[in-house]
Amino acid sequence: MPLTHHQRWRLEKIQAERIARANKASDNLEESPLNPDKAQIGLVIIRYGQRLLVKAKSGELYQCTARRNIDLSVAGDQVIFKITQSNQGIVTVLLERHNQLHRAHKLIAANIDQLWLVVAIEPHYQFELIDRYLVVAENEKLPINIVVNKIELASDMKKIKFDFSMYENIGYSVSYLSVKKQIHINQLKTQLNTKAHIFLGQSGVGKSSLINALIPNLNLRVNEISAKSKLGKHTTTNTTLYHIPSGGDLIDSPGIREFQLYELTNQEILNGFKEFKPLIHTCKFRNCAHIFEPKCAIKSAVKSGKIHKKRYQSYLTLVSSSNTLLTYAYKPSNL
Ligand SMILES: Nc1nc2c(ncn2[C@@H]2O[C@H](COP(=O)(O)OP(=O)(O)OP(=O)(O)O)[C@@H](O)[C@H]2O)c(=O)[nH]1
Ligand SMILES: [Mg+2]
Ligand SMILES: [Zn+2]
Repeated sequence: MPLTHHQRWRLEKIQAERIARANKASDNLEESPLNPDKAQIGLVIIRYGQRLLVKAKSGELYQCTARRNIDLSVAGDQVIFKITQSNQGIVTVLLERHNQLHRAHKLIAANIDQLWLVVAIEPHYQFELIDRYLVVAENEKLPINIVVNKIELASDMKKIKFDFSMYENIGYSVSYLSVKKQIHINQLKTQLNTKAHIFLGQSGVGKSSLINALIPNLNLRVNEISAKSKLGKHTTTNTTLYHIPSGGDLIDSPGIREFQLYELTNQEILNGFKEFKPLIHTCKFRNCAHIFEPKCAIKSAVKSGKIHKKRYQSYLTLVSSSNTLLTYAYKPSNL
């Protein structure tokens, strides 16, 4: 969520005070031959286990460790660090985040302005997985756009556009592109000119390929998807931030594995279906779960076509996978 002017001012003031304190503290601690008492702000580019790669304002990169009393930092974090020796440093302060993104309760990135869910024709997109990501984004209050890659492989583009119109109708933006055939890449590039972005999505959909197309000479490792299963091979292993020469920052993240899916509570799931929200207060029962209850506004909206059947089906699947008692609850006759 964008910060208000006042919030940003407060954050900057707190950061300035922290830098001043860190500078003072560093007078007697870990004296560096290169930079004896200067703490500086850096941006975490990647985390490898306990080590961090931090980019200074000058653009130089430093391999850092963090003081033990400091919370775990991840790509996108702003930190205060001191240089201890050539290209090495120590992180002394983790600056306040304006947001954070979790996966399976694990923090993966911080200070993100825009999420991009990348899906593809191969491995073929699945509505339930798309809805899961949308639910996570809604709960973290982060804007999310959908990118459909590898469109040159589509035999029926009309059908694909029809499938995704369900998302456009509820306010998500959808872009169709092909890295291979360079279709609509520049259009996407202009949307990444400012702010911090992250690419999310299944392994093999082309997140790293897309970043290679957006940032010349980067040459990130990409991998063929399996010819047999049509699934990706989990090529990217660390969440990493890259600066786009024309502007913003872009984070590549590893494709998810099934067991890494975020475990959601029923309340989070409901909260994640944004088109349900205006209706839920009109159900007969205040604690309506929108499954078995009579006079349910959500079920009526599904019946009348105001809410898409596939979205409601995803809602039921997600709720039932978070609550085994409901596993067999859904039958179209419940509607
Ligand atoms: N046909 C086709 N293949 C593409 C396109 N974009 C990427 N690929 C291929 O898709 C495969 C997977 O791409 P990656 O970029 O490694 O996918 P990823 O999403 O980063 O996967 P992980 O790192 O495992 O999460 C590679 O063989 C790419 O060459 C495209 O537009 N069309
Ligand atoms: Mg990758
Ligand atoms: Zn209801």
